[in-house]
Amino acid sequence: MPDATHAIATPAPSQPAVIHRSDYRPPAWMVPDVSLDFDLDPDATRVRAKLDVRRGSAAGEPLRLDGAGQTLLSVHVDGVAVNDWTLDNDALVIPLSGEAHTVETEVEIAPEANSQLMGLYASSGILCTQCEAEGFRRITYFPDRPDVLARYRVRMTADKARFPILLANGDPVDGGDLDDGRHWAEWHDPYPKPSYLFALVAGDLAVNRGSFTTMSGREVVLGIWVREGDLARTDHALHALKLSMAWDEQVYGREYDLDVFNIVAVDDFNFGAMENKGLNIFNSRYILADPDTATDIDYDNVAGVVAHEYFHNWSGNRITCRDWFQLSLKEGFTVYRDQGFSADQGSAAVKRIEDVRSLRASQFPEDGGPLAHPVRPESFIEISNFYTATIYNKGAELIRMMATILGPQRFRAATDLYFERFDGTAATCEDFVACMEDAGGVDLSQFRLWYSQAGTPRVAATLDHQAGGGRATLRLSQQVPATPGQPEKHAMVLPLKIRLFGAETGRPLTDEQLVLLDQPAETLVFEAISERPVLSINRGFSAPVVIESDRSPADLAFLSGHDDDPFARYEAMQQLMLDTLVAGAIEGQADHRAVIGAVGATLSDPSLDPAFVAEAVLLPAEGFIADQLATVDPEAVFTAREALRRDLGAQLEGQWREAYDGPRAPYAYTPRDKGLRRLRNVALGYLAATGAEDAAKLAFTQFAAADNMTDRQGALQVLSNTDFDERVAAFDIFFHRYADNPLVLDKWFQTQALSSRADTADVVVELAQHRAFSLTNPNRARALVGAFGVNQRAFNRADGVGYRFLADQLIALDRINPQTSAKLLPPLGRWRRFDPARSALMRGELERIVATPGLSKDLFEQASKSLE
Ligand code: 0A1
Ligand code: ZN
Repeated sequence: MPDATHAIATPAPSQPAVIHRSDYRPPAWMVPDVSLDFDLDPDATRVRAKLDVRRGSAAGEPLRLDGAGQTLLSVHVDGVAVNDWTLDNDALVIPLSGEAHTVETEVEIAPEANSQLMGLYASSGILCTQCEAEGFRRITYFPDRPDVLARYRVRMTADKARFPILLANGDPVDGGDLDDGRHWAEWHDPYPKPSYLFALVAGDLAVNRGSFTTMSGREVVLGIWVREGDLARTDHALHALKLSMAWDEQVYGREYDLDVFNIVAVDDFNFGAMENKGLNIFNSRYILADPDTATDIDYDNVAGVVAHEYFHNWSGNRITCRDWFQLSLKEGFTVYRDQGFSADQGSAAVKRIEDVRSLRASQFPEDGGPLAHPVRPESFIEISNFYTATIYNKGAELIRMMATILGPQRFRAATDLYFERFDGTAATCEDFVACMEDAGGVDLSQFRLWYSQAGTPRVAATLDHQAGGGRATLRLSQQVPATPGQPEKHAMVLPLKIRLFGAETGRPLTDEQLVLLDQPAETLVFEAISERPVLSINRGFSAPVVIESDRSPADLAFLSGHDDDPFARYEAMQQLMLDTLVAGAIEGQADHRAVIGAVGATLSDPSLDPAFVAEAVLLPAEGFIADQLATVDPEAVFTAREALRRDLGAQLEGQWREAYDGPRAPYAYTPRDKGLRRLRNVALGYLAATGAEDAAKLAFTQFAAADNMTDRQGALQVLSNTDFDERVAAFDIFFHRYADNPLVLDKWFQTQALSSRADTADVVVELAQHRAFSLTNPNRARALVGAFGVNQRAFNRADGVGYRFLADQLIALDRINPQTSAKLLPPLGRWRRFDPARSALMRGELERIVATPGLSKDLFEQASKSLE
């Protein structure tokens, strides 16, 4: 414990400090080895740390160990108690004279009282850790930065009855019972790692065991650890883990490197999951799945997240980040890898569509709003705020573009080079790009702008054709919008896949071509184009940009039925729908005929995969339509979308019924069955939109008779937007059926928060008082408050009740869990996009948040930047 004789230099900053990328300095001290000894107790855990420290870069500097929130009990240097340390902004500063020393500290922490879920905390009786990005400093004093790599030995002692299972990183080496009902276990991790990858778990856990034989013939023992009652829902995750291990060997040549690989699921977790070396810790929603409680999307997400965390073993753990500005080095690449894995498990085209849909729903708004930042940011106040769609999903698009430019063979050679050159080190985004250049034989100088310039580029494309001469001219120009701190932008390298089709014959007129647009404007000429060409551009979404083309509704409808690239086909339909909806929102009405014709044609094309059809016929989300408008009128967007939905439903009723009554079989999680279920649910939604007399009955029958959660929740969702009496009954039945299952109750909250009904804001305010609602569980907070924030119509109700509700919840949540609170703020930051009345209301709430005494750095950064 610090006593009064120690200098405590902790200035009270009026504004939290800003950390700049340009301030990076190599560590003054390295820590090759560390031993940790935990005496675990939920109320008071003792942590003894023994650090072997070696002087690093700068001579003469004291040892600076980060810390936060713990009680310091003692400090020893080379075995001798010392007193000449100081505390500076929670860091423990120890003057050291030599080149190498042993530093020992003892601290006490209180896991049960830890509601922010960083460091060591308790989740339903399980003790677990979360250290990324800066949680390790809440466990013990340490240079808590990713470029300090240490070998860890961990000893844990705990009450054996309450905590029969003790897990940590690496391999178990020893353990035993003590006299007093306690027991101990020791784990060693031979691979040097940064502190953010440290993990331990203590609890009463059951295991689903598996094994995997690696490509060099080593056997790895796998374990998925959960509460006994959840064991039956872990097979899918275990299966996904084995598939991931095999996939990384086949596609990237990466083999697993320890003898055990453990995953633990906990109910309280700030993010999705965490890639701690050899001991992944997961939010239970990304592990637990069975047909009765998990939808097909949940199943896909479980597999995707299991793969993501597993892939981090190479892209993140074996090669980590030099500093947190390089976060996308591991996250962008790993998302790209998990997207590839998921694409290989089913329909690659549908996976690409889903990924682009989610990029547009989450990353495009970020790039166009007050929190826009480059994939490699220049500064931050709180690093937790930078686990964003830009770092993750746009980061993955950057890797995808490099893969496109290099082609598959050279890309694989480049990743091989990267893994070889940087194994065991803390690297930078620049290091990765240099490998792409070296092995790919390309110059990516200008491409690097993707890492430093924020904002979504816009590409204007016009195609002219001289009927007589057969020459087609494609004019392309690019523009990158200004973003906070970046008023001027340079032209970027945009890899655009392009092909021309004949408007009359429907035949391709050219091969697919990869155009690297790297000038502000360029003109491409195609000769011998004998009929009027229609432009297919950005095929496969080869660049994460917005395309503005002058293609007519008829041309878009044509492409939606004829393009040979499934993504481009989907995209043409989306653009056609979007143009129609934007016209409807602005003018109060629109011509729906082209959309109805195109959707009808897609529904009746027997050659198409039902999963693709389900995606293609879905209307763009309200938020995405709003993003196209100069000033958002949420009611106008809603009304235009409903009008089109109703019209589509009514005009194509026969086809929706046919799709709804299509082939059915008992539940199986196969790509084909998933697609059929999805299409049925989409069809049911359109039938309900028409107000068809039997729609309520159809939906309720599906809800009641379902043998799986996809059908049950799909029907509930359809009912949730209606006035049918069956809606109330279904929610009631659902609640009681799943009262004991927190993950399914999250769906109950979320489905209501996403309802398009006019009374949703009032319902949500009331639900926050429900006995099953709590802000302390991040999943529950996200299910209600997070979902409500993206419900454009309800959240933006003109009287501001939605804005006030969100601000109230964020302020309350900030005291419990600042990270989760800050994550939910962005909907308020859209104030510039709305009319003056709504803008003023939103700003008022942001100002109220910023003025709240004792606000966290996390929420302060998000709210204050949103006001700028
Ligand atoms: N690295 C993890 C994400 C993650 C980040 C921070 C966390 O702290 C609460 C937790 C998880 C991943 O990419 O999966
Ligand atoms: Zn990750």
